[in-house]
Amino acid sequence: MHRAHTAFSLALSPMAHKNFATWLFKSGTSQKVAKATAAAAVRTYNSAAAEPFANGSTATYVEEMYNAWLRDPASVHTSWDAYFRSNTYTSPPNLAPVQANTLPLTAFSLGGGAVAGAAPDSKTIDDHLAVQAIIRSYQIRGHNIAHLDPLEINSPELPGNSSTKSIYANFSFGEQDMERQFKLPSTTFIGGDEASLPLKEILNRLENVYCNKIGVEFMFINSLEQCNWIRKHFETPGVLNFSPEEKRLILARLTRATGFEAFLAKKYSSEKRFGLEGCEIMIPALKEIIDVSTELGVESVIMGMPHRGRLNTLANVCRKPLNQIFTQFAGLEAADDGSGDVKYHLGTYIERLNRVTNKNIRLAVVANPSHLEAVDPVVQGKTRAEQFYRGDQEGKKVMSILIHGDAAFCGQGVVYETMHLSDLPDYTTHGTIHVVANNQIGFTTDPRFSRSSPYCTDVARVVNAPIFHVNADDPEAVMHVCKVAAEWRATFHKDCVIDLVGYRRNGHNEIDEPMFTQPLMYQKIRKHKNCLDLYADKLIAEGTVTGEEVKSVAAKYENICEEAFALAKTETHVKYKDWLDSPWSGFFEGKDPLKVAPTGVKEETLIHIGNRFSMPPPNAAEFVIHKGLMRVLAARKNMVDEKIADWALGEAMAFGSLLKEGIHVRLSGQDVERGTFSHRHHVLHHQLVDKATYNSLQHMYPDQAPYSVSNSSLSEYAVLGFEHGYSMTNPNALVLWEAQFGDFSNTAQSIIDQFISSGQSKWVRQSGLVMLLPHGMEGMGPEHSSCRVERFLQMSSDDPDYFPPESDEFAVRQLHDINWIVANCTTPANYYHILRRQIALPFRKPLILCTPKSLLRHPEAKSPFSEMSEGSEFQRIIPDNGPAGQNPANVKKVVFCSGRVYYDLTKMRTEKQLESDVAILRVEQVSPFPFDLVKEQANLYKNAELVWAQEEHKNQGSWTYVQPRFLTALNHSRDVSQSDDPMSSNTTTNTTNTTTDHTNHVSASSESESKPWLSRMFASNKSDGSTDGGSATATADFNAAKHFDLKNVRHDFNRPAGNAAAPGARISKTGRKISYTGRAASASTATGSKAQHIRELNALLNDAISV
Ligand SMILES: Cc1ncc(C[n+]2csc(CCOP(=O)(O)OP(=O)(O)O)c2C)c(N)n1
Ligand SMILES: [Mg+2]
Repeated sequence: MHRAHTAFSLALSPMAHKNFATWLFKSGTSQKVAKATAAAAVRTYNSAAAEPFANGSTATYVEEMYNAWLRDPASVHTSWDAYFRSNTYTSPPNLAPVQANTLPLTAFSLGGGAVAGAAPDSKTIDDHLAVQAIIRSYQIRGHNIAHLDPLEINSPELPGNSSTKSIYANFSFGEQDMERQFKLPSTTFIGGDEASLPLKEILNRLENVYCNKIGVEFMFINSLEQCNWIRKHFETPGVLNFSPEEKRLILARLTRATGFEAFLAKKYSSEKRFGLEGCEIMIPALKEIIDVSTELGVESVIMGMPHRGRLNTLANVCRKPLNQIFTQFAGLEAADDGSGDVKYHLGTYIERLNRVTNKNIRLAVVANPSHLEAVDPVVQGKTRAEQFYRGDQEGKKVMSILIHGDAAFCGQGVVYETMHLSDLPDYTTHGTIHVVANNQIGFTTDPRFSRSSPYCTDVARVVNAPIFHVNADDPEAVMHVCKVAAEWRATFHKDCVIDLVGYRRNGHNEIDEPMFTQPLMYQKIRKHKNCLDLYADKLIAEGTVTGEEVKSVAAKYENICEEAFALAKTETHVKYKDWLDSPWSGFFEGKDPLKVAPTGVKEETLIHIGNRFSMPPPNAAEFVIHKGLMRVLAARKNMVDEKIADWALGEAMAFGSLLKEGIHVRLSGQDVERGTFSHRHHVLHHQLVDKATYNSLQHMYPDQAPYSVSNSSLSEYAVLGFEHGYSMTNPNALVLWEAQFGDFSNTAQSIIDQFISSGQSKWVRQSGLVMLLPHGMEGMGPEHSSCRVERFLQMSSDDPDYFPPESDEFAVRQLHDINWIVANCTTPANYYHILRRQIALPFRKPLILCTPKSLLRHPEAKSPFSEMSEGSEFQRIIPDNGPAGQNPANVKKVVFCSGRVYYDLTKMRTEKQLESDVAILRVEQVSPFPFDLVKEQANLYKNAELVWAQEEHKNQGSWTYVQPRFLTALNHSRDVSQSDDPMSSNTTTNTTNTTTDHTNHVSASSESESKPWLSRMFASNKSDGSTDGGSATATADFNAAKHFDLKNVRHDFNRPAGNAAAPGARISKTGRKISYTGRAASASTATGSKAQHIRELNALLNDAISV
């Protein structure tokens, strides 16, 4: 066990020393230990009493402060005085005045040499106080010297500290005092029913509780009640006694955990599996947590975990069929969608009977990426959502368990961000049990090089979570800790941490050599018996089981594995749907997969929502709202009367109408309740009463779905992950996360890359999450301008060279096939429609939405109700409806653009009086690219020059994404044909209908089209739209590729069958071009000073609007 720091370095002021602790020390002994012992107590007397309330951190400290206040209220800082006067503090029985200050003096006379009934002498009082200090000393820092490390690697930073005597060796007691009886304070439970114990027994019991195989860190918790609860659960005599049945159960579970890894090692010796050897006890530990939690009412457990021991968890905790797990080793093709993932990342969902508690339980392990700890907030969001949908407001039925590696737990910042969600009203999951599989190493790095904190778990201290360190080689100690953790969670609904201190028997994975980097550690490990053998020996020695029983349990499990292994061999395909962590039963069934429900609603609905949204609280006379907001509400009311909507009203219409339809809406992000730009104002605050608020969207209709809008903590990574998890749980909800400014979303990049953009293809997991990203170059400097839309577009999976077949279902098919939608809306109506379309779609896709800043108040960025009412819909491209659009043949130039620059462009066009010469078209849905509409519009303006204008720099914004797609849309001379490509079994692909518009059509039998992409890549440099079917080289390549691809190459997804858009596909150079107008490329999003920004913007507008 590495302890980077010592807890014995607490400073002791000379003053305090003088006041209190001198009598504890034998002269000339180690000051270090003495300081440690005294440190907590030092604060007791008045030196610390002057400290303000906010600085107090330990329960002990509060107790002591309370004592001081009882004696003399003026002796403590005024903040403490106010606190105690407020009666918020409940003193435990031992701190009630009668015990603290008027303790019957006779109580001290037990065996202390004083005469019964007489006043005790000062030595007796001092000795009793010393015993109390000793007890506290154990409670505070016993964990520092507990035997937590199975390998017993002494920390070089703590020479000599392994001695269990160090806590009390320097106190003023000698051998002669050991039999003396001392009264026990009520801050300890070691006495059980006994009120006093001999000193020797006190020390023995404390040793056993605090310095044995469990190290409890809890004295930093501010709540005295919680501290006492923990003391009671660890100190009460007999808590570690297990019945023979319980011991056999632990042994059986440990046998399975160990047997599973051994079986995999035997059958798949050269495969990576990130085995749990050295910490196998984690499996019985998780089972114990689940058993106890189920007993206490939990019905659903959602787990997140990294690679280590994941397969074992799926097999032995979730009881996923072993054959499904073994099939993952066989390298089989998938029978369904998705590019898939490695076996130790896949999720699962199982509903089963818990045999120990005889209750049904649902267990989910959330699929995770390699990015360690990234899954934490996702699990929390999913848990929160499940609690919400079950009406489990206190988290009694649904809970999360997060499993961590030691290096990742302290190294990854998202752990801290996630911890800080744990107690926030709209984000809490009412207590998470964190389990650290602490193998004392991270890949090849020792803890002393990977963290600056004493323990890898110290991050949990910030939220006052108790931390239970336990030696992973002591199964009974581990089970006790797990039981306490589950009870803690059920009692206080707060996080806690179990630190399972074990080791890693093999390298980082099974084909890694650990002796390269940790030779000494691994010499020890090689000689170290595994936990199962140690425990079996113990149980055999004490007569609980026989050697034969141990062998037979192991043999039985091996048989089970062998049978599953045989079954797995008969499988021909893996099915990713077997590994779904959030099945949406009933959502897809019976739906036309290409039918989108209408997004327009009745005008009267819009009017109703608008009126409610612009109304002050119903009890307006008592509910005082800010005058400025009265004006906002009045302006909203005016708009409703005129049947127009601005951005905030359009958004409210979308939310309100969905709520009416029973769709839960949840909006979360920094300052979203008001809106960063003070435009939303969903939560009205009473100006005179704290916490009195009114949210009109919660009161639109009596039977509406719930609406929640929540200001989040100042985190992007955890909060976006949380909302993504929330969105996975139920497809019938609109879940939105808003960045304060779009570029801040990059601190959540791994959630975007690893989950949102790719979750469906890796894990068949859909999500309709909306990311609202304020975007727009408005001279605000390098930050706050761009949401980096180019990055999202770069990850869009539609093929730039492929023009999908045109049909009535063009738009929905594109949405079906792509990984996410990227849009930049310029009107409130389009914003309204695209939000509603998220729910109207028969499937779910994430929506990345660039949202405006200045447009929120732009007089022209308003929409009439007619654009939102029945019959209206989302416009992927908004055509030019002015003079240019009415007379397209005369138009000289068509400017395509996206986003707010549209308004600048139209202004410039008006100034230049070019309304008839220049058409301005808005590409509102950038991805999937509206090939069909671009083609249609370009054809309309046959004689015009085509330009793309953007305010972002050339290497940013949409240009690099749209340019090749424009070429495809404008020229699309490349063929589209039916194919027998063996790669095209992917069910996300569609049969292709070529349309009459497609020129240079090549017949369906074209071999160039029927080849796998690999073959085409190597063979088809000559592919220029003509067939190369007769070429001998091509045939050879084709055969080679056929041989190669099926075993080793996953499908090229999202491309309809027969699509030849592969490397080598060509676009005819004869068609129309589109040129670029805008800023030059740049390393940052900076537009320099405001003046420079305006100059550049003018230049680009001038350039765009010129004929
Ligand atoms: C964010 C991130 N950074 C780096 C890695 C590479 N990596 C994989 S496992 C590992 C060590 C993890 O150590 P620990 O958390 O202690 O877990 P263990 O493997 O010891 O169980 C590292 C650095 C990763 N997967 N994710
Ligand atoms: Mg580790």
